[in-house]
Amino acid sequence: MSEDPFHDYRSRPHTEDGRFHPYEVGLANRNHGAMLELLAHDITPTGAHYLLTHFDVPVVDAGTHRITFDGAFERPFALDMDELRALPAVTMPVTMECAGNGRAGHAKRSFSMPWMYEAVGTSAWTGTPLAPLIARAVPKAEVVEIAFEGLDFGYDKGVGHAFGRSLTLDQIAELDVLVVWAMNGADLLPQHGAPVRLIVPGWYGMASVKWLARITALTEPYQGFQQVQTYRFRQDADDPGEPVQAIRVKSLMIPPGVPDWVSRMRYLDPGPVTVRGRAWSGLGVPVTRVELGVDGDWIEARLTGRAGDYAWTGWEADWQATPGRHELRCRATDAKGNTQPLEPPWDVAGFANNAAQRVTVIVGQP
Ligand SMILES: Nc1nc2c(c(=O)[nH]1)N[C@H]1C(S)=C(S)[C@@H](COP(=O)(O)O)O[C@H]1N2
Ligand SMILES: [Mo]
Repeated sequence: MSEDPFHDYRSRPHTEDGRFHPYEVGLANRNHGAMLELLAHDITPTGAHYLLTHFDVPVVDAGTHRITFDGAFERPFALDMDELRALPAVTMPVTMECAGNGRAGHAKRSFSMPWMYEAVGTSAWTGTPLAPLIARAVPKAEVVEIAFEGLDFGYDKGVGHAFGRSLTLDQIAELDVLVVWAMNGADLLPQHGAPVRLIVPGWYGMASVKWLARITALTEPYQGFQQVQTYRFRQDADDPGEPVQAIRVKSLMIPPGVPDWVSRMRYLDPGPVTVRGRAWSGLGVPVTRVELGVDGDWIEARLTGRAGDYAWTGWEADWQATPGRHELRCRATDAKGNTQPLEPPWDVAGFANNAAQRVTVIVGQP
């Protein structure tokens, strides 16, 4: 027995590119991704939306659940679910992507949830705007940030904490943050944060705190684990890093053809093929261009529109498939002129990898 029973859990296991630790397989089984073929839908079917839950899903009684507004507010208050649902409601289609999406495509990969491409989805979220609730609680003059904490508690690197994140008052004013109780017209499912969660449109998913229970006004920056110890772009372990926030421009295609069960290698017949997919960027910035790459040549795609300012855009591109093995890629450009890189941008934890997707297909029969 080691003297410190937590010793093994204070750091991350060793990782090797292309190989997965049993702990990662465990995480991958709990935190499933979307099926890329369902990118056909504007709104991701609820059961196919990706999941990322750090600890256990808390079992919450919606009948007694309350959100408390506490800390440095002049008028702290609490809201139960009936009071929340009676507030002015909006429904907003929002594309949410996990900051770790694409991590497994990095070399050298870091240990964590081994996403390839699939940690993204679009839902129509129903809730009430956050800003008026903060205004109603009246932050004291010295308030710098508002913290949002969920009911799920656990450990990471030996640090016990409830999952929590913060936003500055300026961010709350600029972003269209919602306090949400419904997803695609139905009550939130337990795994998506029932009975109530935050949705921060245009930011990576970690900001959208599930099982929201506590909204606290702070006079010093929030020091929660999920705010300061992780979700930072670090160049090395000692780098304090920059916070991960807005989603980077990205696109995905529905892999054309049909798959092999084990390898997922794709097969299709020669001839004309329309390749379809979705593209999105952060903060509501529209996508202006998508290109389909075929063995290094780029074909211009048509954009087919989006369901809302924070929702992904459909695209389609025509390709004449010729016999043989081909590498397909897709890359998007947004209205700010950002284009997806062909190789992953580097950081220690493999966050926000928006490198152009690669799909290998074989035109012809095996
Ligand atoms: N309370 C709580 N909120 C959370 C998380 C969590 O583990 N606990 N995971 C975050 C992360 S990293 C992501 S990507 C999104 C995923 O939301 P989903 O599981 O509904 O897709 O929730 C965020 N909110
Ligand atoms: Mo995430």
